[in-house]
Amino acid sequence: MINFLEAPLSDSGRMHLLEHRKPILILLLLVFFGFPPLLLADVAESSEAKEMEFISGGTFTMGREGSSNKTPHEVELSSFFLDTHEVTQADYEKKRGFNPAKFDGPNRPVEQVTWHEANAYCSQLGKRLPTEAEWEYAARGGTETQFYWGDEMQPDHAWFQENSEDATHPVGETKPNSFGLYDMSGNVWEWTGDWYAKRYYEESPKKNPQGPESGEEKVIRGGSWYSGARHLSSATRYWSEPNIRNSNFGFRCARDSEPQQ
Ligand SMILES: [Ca+2]
Repeated sequence: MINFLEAPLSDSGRMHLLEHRKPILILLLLVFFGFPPLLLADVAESSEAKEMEFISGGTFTMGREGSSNKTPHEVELSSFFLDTHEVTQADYEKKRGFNPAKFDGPNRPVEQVTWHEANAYCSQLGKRLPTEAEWEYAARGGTETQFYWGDEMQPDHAWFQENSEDATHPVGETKPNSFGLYDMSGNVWEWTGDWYAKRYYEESPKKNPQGPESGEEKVIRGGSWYSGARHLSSATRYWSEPNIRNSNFGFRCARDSEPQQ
């Protein structure tokens, strides 16, 4: 109700005179005019702003035994926010004015966006792409297992090769992880901010690693509708040149936590 009490009624001294009659005024507004468009706009904006989860910082083991490019190592992260969902086509079109996706649907993740376009979208919202370490920490949600739901594939948690019917699906239809994040595994691979280097884990700083300073490919994470189960593991790393468009590739945005605390 706080939103209903603010901006839409802000004009002039009339507001001042009615300061102590807000509840009655609101009731009258609702009865006679329904929800004025301004109120709806506020609610929509507020809803959009809330579509992030607060990820409390901490220490975790990044990587997993078994592959030379993901040597397990300890990483310490500051708190941050991460989009609850992959960026949808409706989200993207609203801000960028067009929809590049192959699998048309407003609530499906946007795909066929280059890293540069994903980065620009996040910047436009005052956000940024997550680092690779932030992505893995958020995906794991405190788990150390192969997937964030356990060590065996469970199709109710992710869209992948065996259940996707060769297409993306609307975001949020599978089960979230313990941080409340949806589709971290599957649906679309997600661009991260980091350059890819095969041996980076062996030399990366412990605290808030940002990836190599330069490179030729950007890290993507989580696997997609087209991926086999092994690519959906929380530790699996993949990479692509930043100017590539692919119907497997989407993204979500992150934001530093400081301004909100
Ligand atoms: Ca995903």
